[in-house]
Amino acid sequence: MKIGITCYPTYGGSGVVATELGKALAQKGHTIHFISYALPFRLKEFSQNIYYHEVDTVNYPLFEFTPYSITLASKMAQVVSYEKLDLLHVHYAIPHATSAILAKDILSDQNDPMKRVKIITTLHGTDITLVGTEPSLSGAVRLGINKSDGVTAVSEYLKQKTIDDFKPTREIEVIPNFINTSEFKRKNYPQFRPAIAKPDEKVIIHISNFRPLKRLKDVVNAFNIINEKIPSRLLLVGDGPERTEAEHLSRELGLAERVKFLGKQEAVIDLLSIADLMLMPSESESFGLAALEAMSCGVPVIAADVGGLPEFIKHEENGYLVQVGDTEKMAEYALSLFQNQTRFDTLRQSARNTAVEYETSEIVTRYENYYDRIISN
Ligand code: GMT
Repeated sequence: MKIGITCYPTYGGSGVVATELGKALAQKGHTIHFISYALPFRLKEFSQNIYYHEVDTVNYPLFEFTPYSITLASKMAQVVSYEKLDLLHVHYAIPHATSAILAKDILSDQNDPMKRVKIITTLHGTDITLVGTEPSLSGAVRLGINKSDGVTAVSEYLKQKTIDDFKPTREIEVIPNFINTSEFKRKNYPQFRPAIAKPDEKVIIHISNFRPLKRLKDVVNAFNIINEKIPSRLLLVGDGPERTEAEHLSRELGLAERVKFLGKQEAVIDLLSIADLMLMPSESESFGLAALEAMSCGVPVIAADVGGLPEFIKHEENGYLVQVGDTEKMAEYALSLFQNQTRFDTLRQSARNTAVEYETSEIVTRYENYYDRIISN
């Protein structure tokens, strides 16, 4: 198949899923054309089946804002026409689904034989749960869903939320996030961990883009309770609007030495390999790819019981779930785990076993089967 993929190229789960999907499809012999405003950050190595098309930026004195949705649509139409794409798979509805529909209209208007190209939209999260429902965007999001030839959501939760909030006319297929468990596995780092923590200290990690919905201060507050009983270290990986307040809170609590703000990092597997536990207190999470990555590296997760998280984090089986904001319970579970090595080891293994159920090869085959279905319709 010849597939166009559009995603946000910067840090973020939807871009990671889109890029890893493209790479896996290319390895299976499909030809992949990424269409975006920058090279997706996980696309580092050359692959003979992968092409990248950068969307043009148009500068004109009248434009205060570059009309990206339109330049993206034009680029999509050109790539579909020249490269004879079978389908355009867009990740994150805003504005990618709208642009794909416009691209198809452009091809129809030009009576291009490629006007038959199929559009698949994958809904990832806040395109439905947060920004997507704003009145200034919701109509366009619904149109994007209804006019796509196929729509997937990354969890049962997100599918139901889309049905409840948008009442779409189009069926939604659930295809979850996935993980390459051969890559995301615990590495042995005897020389690295001592630089972060003493032998008897625990290492707790949080990875996100530090947006308000990630509830970064909950991480610091829960850590504070844990650290009072068992001296520990907290690694905060990522960056975003909540960083300054969380830095302030850590200093106020006297934790400046124990909380390390590492900023955006690419060596996620290395960092997960020295971690004992991940905290994910998000108030909304359609799937929670960072949790799956942690579990694949044998790091159990204590998460908020929201969104798609309970679909793969099973309370007391492979991790823990708490009510949003319940930092005391988070700390209580962490401490009980750290005080019982046998239980800790069992949980680590269960977390890893769950990740294996979301192996890339399995889920990519589900995408391929879905593509076949949509193309032959
Ligand atoms: O929806 C977002 O906030 C952005 C998106 C991203 O690009 O980072 O994240 C979502 O997509 C991921 C991949 O499917 C999911 O694992 C994340 O749970 C989801 N984020 C939220 O729902 C907050």
